[in-house]
Amino acid sequence: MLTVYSEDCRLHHGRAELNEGQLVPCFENPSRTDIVLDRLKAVDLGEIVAPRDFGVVPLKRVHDAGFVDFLAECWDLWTAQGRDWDAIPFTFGKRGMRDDRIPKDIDGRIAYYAMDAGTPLTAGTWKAATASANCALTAAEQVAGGLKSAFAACRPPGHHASIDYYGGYCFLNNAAIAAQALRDNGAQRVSLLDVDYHHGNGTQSIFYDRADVQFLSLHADPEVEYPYFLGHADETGSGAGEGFNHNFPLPWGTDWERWSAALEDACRRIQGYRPDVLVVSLGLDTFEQDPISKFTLSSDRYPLVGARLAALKVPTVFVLEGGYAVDDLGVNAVNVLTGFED
Ligand code: Q9C
Ligand code: ZN
Repeated sequence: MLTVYSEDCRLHHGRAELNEGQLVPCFENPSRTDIVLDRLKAVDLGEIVAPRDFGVVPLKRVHDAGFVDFLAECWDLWTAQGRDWDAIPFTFGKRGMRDDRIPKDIDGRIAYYAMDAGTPLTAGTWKAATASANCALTAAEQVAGGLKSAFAACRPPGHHASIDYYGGYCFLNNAAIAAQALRDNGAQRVSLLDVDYHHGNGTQSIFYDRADVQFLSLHADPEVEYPYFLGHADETGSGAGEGFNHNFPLPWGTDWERWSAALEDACRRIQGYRPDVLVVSLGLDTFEQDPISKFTLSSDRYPLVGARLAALKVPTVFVLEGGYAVDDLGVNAVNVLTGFED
C-alpha cells in the first residue's frame, strides 16, 4: 500500500494540555507518526512518498474561510502580544451569548474558534496541519487515479475539527477535506467511516445535511466521553442528508465482540449505499492500552478490521486519526493495513 507522509507533520508539538485539571505533556505528539513510519518500513508495506501542496482552496471547500485564515495567522497574533509559549483558550462562548460577532482581541478570537483547552496551537501548527491535510489529499488523489488504497500517515489528526472550530488535537479535518476532494474530482458517492474511539463530531457536522457523503462513526458514548456534545444514535442527518449519518455509540469497556458487531452494521450500511470510494478515519485509540480511552481491543484484532473493510471491495483512503499508546501505535495501525491487503 502506498503511504503519504511529510516531515512537516512533526512541526506541531504542543507542550501541555489540560487533562483532569492538570497540565500534562500532550498525548498527541510527533513520536506518534515516527513509530508508524518505523513500522511501515519494518514490514515493507510499500512506497512512502511526500505529499503535493494543494494550497488553501481544498481546505476552504469544507472549512469556513475566516477560520482557515485565523489558523494561518493565530501564532503571529499571539506572539505579537509578547507571548512565546503555546496558545490555549481560557474561555469559551456559551448558550445564549453572541455567536455572530468575532472578537478582535486574540484571546477572544481563540475563544471563538477553539473547542477545548487540550489543543495548544504552536509555532509549527499551521505548517504541520496543512502538511497533514496535503497527505490526505495526496492519498485521495492517488486512489482517484486508480490505486486500490492509500494511507495518509499524518498528524495532527482531523476528525474533531469542524467547519469553523478546532479542538480534540485537530485543526483541519483531513478526512473531510479528502472526501470533498474526491467528490470534486468525480466520485458521486463517498462513504466516510470513522473508527476512532472518539466521535468524529467535525466530520459529522461538515456533511450533516448532505446525501453525497455518508458518515458512519463507531465511538464511545458521548454521554460519558469526549466530545460530549455530539455523537448520539438519534443524529441521523438533516434535510437532504437525512438517513446518511449513522452513529454507533458504545459503552466504556466495549470489547472486540461488541465493537466488531457495530463494525459489521456499519459495513452493511456502506454496502447498501454503494459508494465510489471509502475514506477511513483510522483512529487506534480503541486499543486496550490507550492511556485516554476505555475500549479493550488487542493488537491481533486490527488485521480483522482491515480484512472486513477490504471485503467491501471499494477503493479506500486511510487517514490516521487518534491513538496514544505510542509504543504499540505502529503495530496497530499497520495491522489494519496489512489485514486490508492480505
Ligand atoms: N482526559 C483524537 O483522538 N481530551 N482526539 C481527552 C482525556 C480530548 C482525542 C482528555 C481527546 C481528543 C483525534
Ligand atoms: Zn480519538
